Amino acid sequence: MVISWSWQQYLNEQKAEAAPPTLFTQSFPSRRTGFRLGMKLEGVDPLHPSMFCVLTVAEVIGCRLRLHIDGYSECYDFWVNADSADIRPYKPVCLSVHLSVSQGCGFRVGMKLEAVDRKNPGLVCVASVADVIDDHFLVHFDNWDDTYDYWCDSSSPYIHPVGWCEEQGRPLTAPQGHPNPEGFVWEEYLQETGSTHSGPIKKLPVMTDSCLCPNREIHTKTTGDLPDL
Ligand code: MLZ
Repeated sequence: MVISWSWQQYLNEQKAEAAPPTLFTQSFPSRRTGFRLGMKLEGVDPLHPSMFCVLTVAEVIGCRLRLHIDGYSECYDFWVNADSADIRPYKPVCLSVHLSVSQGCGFRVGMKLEAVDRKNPGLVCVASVADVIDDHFLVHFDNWDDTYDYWCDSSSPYIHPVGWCEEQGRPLTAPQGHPNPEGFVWEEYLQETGSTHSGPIKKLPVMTDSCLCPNREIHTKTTGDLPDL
């Protein structure tokens, strides 16, 4: 006889109570959205968050969308909320090569910040704004390769202003190869790199034009494997 797993039995065993439905304020899955199957859009690839991809709506349940990355296997499909900041409508301006100043968020290329390394979420690291498109910007970790980069907007919970770690009494991970990682001091680093946390930097040791541009190309590969990052 197969005994199936049951919530009630599990709660009894654990002597625990279930969080009551009234505590959950989101209206999933009943909130409706205008997204329909087959619609095309752009969005951040969750496995390669420095890349925007061409996406197709593959499934809609309430406010949740399953998005398919065009040209790739369904195994890379991913779910997002319809109001996710990681998706955006197709806009020709996305492919423009201007290093534009953000229209909405005020972040500019070269500004320094403290950011969570989303591949190692326990780490908050020294980072720079590497690119800006509208109200989104690309977070790059100083002296690390761009596989850690990701796009976000100013409401992201992963980003903090310079000095946040010190204020919170949390460790800040210095740039790779820093001569004194334990004794990293923002003021010294900003001086060394000729940058400020509130304005564009004059010199960045790791960022060049050639590494600013690739990440803003929309990823339109139509066959084969995911890029080798
Ligand atoms: N254990 C990893 C940590 C890398 C952290 C990078 N942060 C941007 C390593 O040393 O490779």
